[in-house]
Amino acid sequence: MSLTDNDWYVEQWEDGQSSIGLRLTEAAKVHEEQSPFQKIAIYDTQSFGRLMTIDDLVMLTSRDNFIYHEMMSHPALFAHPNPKRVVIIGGGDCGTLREVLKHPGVEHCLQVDIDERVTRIAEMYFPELCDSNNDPRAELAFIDGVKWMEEVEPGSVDVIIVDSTDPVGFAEGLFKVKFFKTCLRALADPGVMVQQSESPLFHSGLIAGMHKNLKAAGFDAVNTLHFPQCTYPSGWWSCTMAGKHVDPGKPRLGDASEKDFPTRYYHADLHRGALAVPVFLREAIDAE
Ligand code: AG3
Repeated sequence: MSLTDNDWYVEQWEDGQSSIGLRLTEAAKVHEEQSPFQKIAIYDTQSFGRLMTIDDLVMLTSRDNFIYHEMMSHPALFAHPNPKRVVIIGGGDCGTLREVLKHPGVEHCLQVDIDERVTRIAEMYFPELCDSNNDPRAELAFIDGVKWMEEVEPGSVDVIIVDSTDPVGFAEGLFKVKFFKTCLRALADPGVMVQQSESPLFHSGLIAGMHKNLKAAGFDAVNTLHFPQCTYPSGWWSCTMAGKHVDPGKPRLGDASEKDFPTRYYHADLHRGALAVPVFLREAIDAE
């Protein structure tokens, strides 16, 4: 079988001149629709369970999404001394929301995704990611996250999590100084923001640019954490965290090691390890 046969889902990575292929079941594509914002599709794969794509890019699979969702939430929440009010920008599949609500101290988590269809489709095909949607602390809004951030009351959020697609199209603005400034203003004191920041191997320039832009926006300390994500470009992914009067490089690892909720990837020692940046990436960041 070659990857060009149509029983494989293939995403080609232009920036790395490489690709990922997932073998599909006979049912193959189980859903496809064009929402007002993007094309959303669901496939059944042989060994990765369900696959969701947006505009033909892999967003998540049943098998490996836990790594991404745990790393997008727990390190940021343990970097903040006492997070109560959390906002997720994007994250319409609700996987990040579920992880955030595992923290008993969180009083309110608002998910702001522009596209309601992503959430409705996740409810149908990834119900396990949506099992906290009815938690009384959860609130879902289907509006533009950039605009929301511009208008929110200053100092009203403890942790911001930006769970976006790649920085193309309407997600592009999420990587700019202008957006980071609105995040800084929205954050209380202290406050933490974290954003998915693509592949350390393919996109070190983007990560270095984010460090520069976050500092230019006024954040005090910036850290990139890395983790495997075998279905995303290069199989290696990252998130970048920034602190307002708090150092995300010094998380509450004691509390993390005593956490009273289950995770499948994240734990305190791994959090410490994920903060150690490879030499080439450190150099790229320092050169900016
Ligand atoms: N958000 C990051 C998706 C980036 C994937 N890029 C790609 N396949 N080229 C995922 C959303 C999960 N909540």
